[in-house]
Amino acid sequence: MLLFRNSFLNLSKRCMHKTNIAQPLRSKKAKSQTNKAQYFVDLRTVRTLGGRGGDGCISFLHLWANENAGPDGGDGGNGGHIIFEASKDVKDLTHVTSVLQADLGEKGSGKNCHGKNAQHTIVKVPIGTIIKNSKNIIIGDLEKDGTMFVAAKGGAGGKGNHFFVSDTEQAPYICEYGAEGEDLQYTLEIRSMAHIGLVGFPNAGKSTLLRAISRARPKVAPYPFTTLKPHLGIVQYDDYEQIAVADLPGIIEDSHKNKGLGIQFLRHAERCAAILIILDVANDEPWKHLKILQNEIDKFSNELSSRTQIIIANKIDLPGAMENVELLRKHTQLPIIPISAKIGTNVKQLLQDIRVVYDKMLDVSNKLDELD
Ligand SMILES: Nc1nc2c(ncn2[C@@H]2O[C@H](COP(=O)(O)OP(=O)(O)OP(=O)(O)O)[C@@H](O)[C@H]2O)c(=O)[nH]1
Ligand SMILES: [Mg+2]
Repeated sequence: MLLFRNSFLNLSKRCMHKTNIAQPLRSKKAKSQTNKAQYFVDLRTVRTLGGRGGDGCISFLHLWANENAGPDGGDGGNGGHIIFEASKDVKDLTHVTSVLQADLGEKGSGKNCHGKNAQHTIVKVPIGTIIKNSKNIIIGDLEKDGTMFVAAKGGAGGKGNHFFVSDTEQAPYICEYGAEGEDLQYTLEIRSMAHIGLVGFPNAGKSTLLRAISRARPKVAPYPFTTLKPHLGIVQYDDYEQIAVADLPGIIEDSHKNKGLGIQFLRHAERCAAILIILDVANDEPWKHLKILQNEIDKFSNELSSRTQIIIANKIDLPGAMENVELLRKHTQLPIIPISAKIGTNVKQLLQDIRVVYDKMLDVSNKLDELD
């Protein structure tokens, strides 16, 4: 019995020993508390610095049987440019830092070795980015994939002393410094990051709808002006087509007079294929909201009001909403899709309709490209 007890103690000691060694596999670092909802950066002021050119070199070659083999200082390489390139790979300007410095050219060296030219720094920006100079004048519009804009030119490399050899001066003791690159300030602004824009009064359910159709996670809350900055969501279709939908901050009456958050966000909808006007049909007389919204869109730009518009009658799960939809039909000729973004009613139908509009837009832009 004693023997048994001893062996049991030994075993439990060994077990304790083991438990001391074993480490939990969990990370000890605290979990991030940051808000995961991301909005996209649509406006950025950047300072662009072209690369400085490499200095030229002063050098005189000495050889074994020729003490004065001549000046052989090479030229410096050119500094790199900063170039903005429109690309469909990026959707916003988050990756663009506020100061962009291009690479410097290499210095020249002896034996007529020229310094290497620096590589240009190419910064990708979304298609539809507008470039304004420091006086706020639009000087670039990157509308098509692959279009480039040279923002800051690099400095030229300096000449080495070999360059300055002449009939009268066989051993020049001079060379040039590399030129400084340009130092310019620009404002980048995205005008058309989305194919579809969601426009509506605050609290109409725009963010809820974007959450329902994409992986974007804008904040949803039962008070107005929850969304303060635009959010972008991508709707994925079975044939791998992707449609970008933008949830824009709410618009109220007199937004064009800078009431509420102002109307400036509508610039994102300016080049959208279609605008979805979200109405909360649980409210009485939703056509009043529709009139106000159409008026605001009109005031913003005539071109925008001529875009395809579809009315989304949201919150049909609430009592009295369907009756309001029927009344709404009498007030407008525009197509109306009744949905409930919260529950998901009719959202599939909505996605199909969006696709039809998008395909039409692609057809038109392909035809325009062919004409070009
Ligand atoms: N019952 C019901 N409630 C909804 C529906 N869609 C949105 N809501 C609610 O309406 C409220 C506002 O929704 P949001 O998506 O934040 O509205 P928003 O249009 O983005 O509002 P702002 O960001 O302030 O412009 C939230 O409490 C949602 O839960 C719906 O289909 N049915
Ligand atoms: Mg919102």
